[in-house]
Amino acid sequence: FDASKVTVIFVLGGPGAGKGTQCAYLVKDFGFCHLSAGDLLRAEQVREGSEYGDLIRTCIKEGTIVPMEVTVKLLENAMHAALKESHEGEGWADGHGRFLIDGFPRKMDQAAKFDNEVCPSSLVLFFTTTEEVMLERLLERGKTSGREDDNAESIKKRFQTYKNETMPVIEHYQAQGKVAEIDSSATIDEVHAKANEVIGKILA
Ligand code: UP5
Ligand code: MG
Repeated sequence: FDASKVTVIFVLGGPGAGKGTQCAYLVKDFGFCHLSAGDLLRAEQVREGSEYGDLIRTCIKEGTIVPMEVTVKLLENAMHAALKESHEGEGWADGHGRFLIDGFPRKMDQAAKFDNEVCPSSLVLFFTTTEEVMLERLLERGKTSGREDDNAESIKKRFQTYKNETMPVIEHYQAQGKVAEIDSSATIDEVHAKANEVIGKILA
């Protein structure tokens, strides 16, 4: 991608921190294309003819990270599709692509690959709250989500992977001064107001 024609913002935070919820608001407010790596993987898992279905299912249930080649390819394809659609009339009036990449990169190798080979990111929006809050939200959502990883056992594993693999990614970007941290313990509206302020400044 031509880095001058796209803006990429990574959205990170623990499982259930509120990444997807907040991205949905930012799409409405700023016209982002929201790409959730987890959603793309879940779609690929059930796509007829996919060679990765079993691999993705196992990783998601175990809370481990799918090999980065798979995820980076899915993201790249989705970005190309969004830009193509935009050229055909829908989407960004100024032709500049704005992407929220949610739940990615969650491991150092993915971060390096994406920044070097796809497009450098401008900012990391980092939602934080306690494990207690995240657990409660995920168990509540699990009653209706149908997600195979919204159960106590998988959630525990997701927290572990988050600590071991994803926190180093956040620290890496913090050292570059790219991280905007937002406490997501508050109500959805309060968190939204804070996220809006941060993004408004970045895009100004
Ligand atoms: N909720 C949200 N905000 C709230 C608030 N402020 N107050 C009260 N309730 C709030 O929110 C979770 C729940 O909380 C919802 O019910 C919501 O209403 C409520 P949501 O916005 O969905 O949180 P989110 O942070 O998006 O949680 P999610 O479960 O999606 O996070 P994960 O990071 O665990 O899931 P993801 O889909 O990104 O990844 C799943 C798996 O895919 C990974 O574990 C991994 O196995 C795999 N994966 C990879 O291998 N590679 C990747 O690059 C990405 C994923
Ligand atoms: Mg999500």
